[in-house]
Amino acid sequence: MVKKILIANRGEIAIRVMRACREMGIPSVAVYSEADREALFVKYADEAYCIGPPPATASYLNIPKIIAAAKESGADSIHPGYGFLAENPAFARTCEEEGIKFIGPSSRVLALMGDKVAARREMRKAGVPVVPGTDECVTGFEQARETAHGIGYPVILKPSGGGGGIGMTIVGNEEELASALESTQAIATTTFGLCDVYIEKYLSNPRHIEFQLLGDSKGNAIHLGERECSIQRRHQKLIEESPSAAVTPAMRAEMGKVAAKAARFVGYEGAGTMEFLFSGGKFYFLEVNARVQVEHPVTEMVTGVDIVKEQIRIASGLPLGIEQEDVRINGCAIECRINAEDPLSDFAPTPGKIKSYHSPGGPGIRVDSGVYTSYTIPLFYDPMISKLIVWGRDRNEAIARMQRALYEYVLVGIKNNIPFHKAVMGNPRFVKGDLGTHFIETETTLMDDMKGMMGQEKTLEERLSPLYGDKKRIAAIAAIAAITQMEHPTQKDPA
Ligand code: MV4
Repeated sequence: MVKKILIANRGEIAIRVMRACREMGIPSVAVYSEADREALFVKYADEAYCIGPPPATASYLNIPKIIAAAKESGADSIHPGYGFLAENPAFARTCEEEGIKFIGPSSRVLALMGDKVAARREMRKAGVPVVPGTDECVTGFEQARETAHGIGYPVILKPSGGGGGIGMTIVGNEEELASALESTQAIATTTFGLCDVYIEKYLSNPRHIEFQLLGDSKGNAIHLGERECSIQRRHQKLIEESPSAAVTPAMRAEMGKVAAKAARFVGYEGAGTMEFLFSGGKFYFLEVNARVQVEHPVTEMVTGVDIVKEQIRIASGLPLGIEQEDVRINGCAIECRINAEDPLSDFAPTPGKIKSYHSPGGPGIRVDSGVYTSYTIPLFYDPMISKLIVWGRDRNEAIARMQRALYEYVLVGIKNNIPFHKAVMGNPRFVKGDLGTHFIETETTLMDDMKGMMGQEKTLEERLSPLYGDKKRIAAIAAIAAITQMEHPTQKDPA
């Protein structure tokens, strides 16, 4: 087993990895930026090293500083979490060269999966159904014109070095192609340093469904079923669930088998996700995410498999702790990402001080978070405050439980998207499981439902405030009263 793990990340995922370390008896090392001195993950770690100023490029992306901290601490392995350096082949290669075990796929596999066109080709070779499109990058307009004509409009242009939606352009007809090609190539160059662009058939309002994979160093690979991540906004997922309401056991078994076979085909080591668009009852491969994902807990809740512990076992050269035949999908799990963002101001980030914080509990609730009362969320990083995950025996129980958990959640001091999640959980189309990647734009009543609920809570707060003298406590008391729907405590003192 690896002996000491440095976590090259911050926030809730750093704590998530350290929790696995603690259960496995492995010491953990945090690295942190000057903006994260007061962060919970720094306090949680067994040791912590400051690696530089707040901007990520100077700290969480600073490879020499991170390697130096690993050497100084005696860590023999690095867990990269998600984002930052998690899928960076150069970082994985540096670790390999320095004799530090990178907890993730090899630099070769990271490079292959990071090149989205190469990944498409490779997956097609492995027998995975891919979105109709090009097997090579398009360079000139003529080539793009012929290719798009062959595929049939609408098409979508994507930067090959990208992924996750950045720079993608939908092209409805040939007249739009020239300017779309120009802008996608420009974004590809500035964002990814690579002008390569590829073309796919554009699928309208598909569901986003992804399979969780685990591959070990012995050549075994299994799948842990799928997650549905269709509720997203500007390529940011907001709600994820497992299993998907659209996937039958037979489809799961078949697609999972194809995905696991493809993982073996490329020599995939570690946890990873194969993303698909699901449209007209069919799966189309999009890309591989070669890391543990934000939404991994919903899979953990329905399978009972600790994905981070499996990552650590795999990196230690041990075989997978579970065989495919033993994987069971039990019940349903849903995750809401709780973000510091104002749903009434186009979801603009709202970093700042958390005045009062109380997370929900009770049956079937999991909260992965890196915050506490009086903590100030820094403005340098992503605005996720916590992940609220619930489990239920079926989807309806999970939804009811999520509504109950959102009702219990106290988060005072910063605007956040809890009202948005409350609105979605009460939305008839969501409850039916009628999802698609354009859900938020097409459910036009969603924002009004949310405003209505926020208005009710606000009125309650205003009516409460004169009742309390201590101004600092008003917001906290009002929020608690608002979520419990009480104007004043109903208990009476005994006479
Ligand atoms: C697509 C697509 C339709 N057809 N690919 C967006 C995130 C990334 N993971 C893949 N994405 C998409 N890829 C094909 N062939 C639709 C999306 C997509 C999307 C694209 C552009 C603008 C907004 C979008 C919102 C959801 C999904």
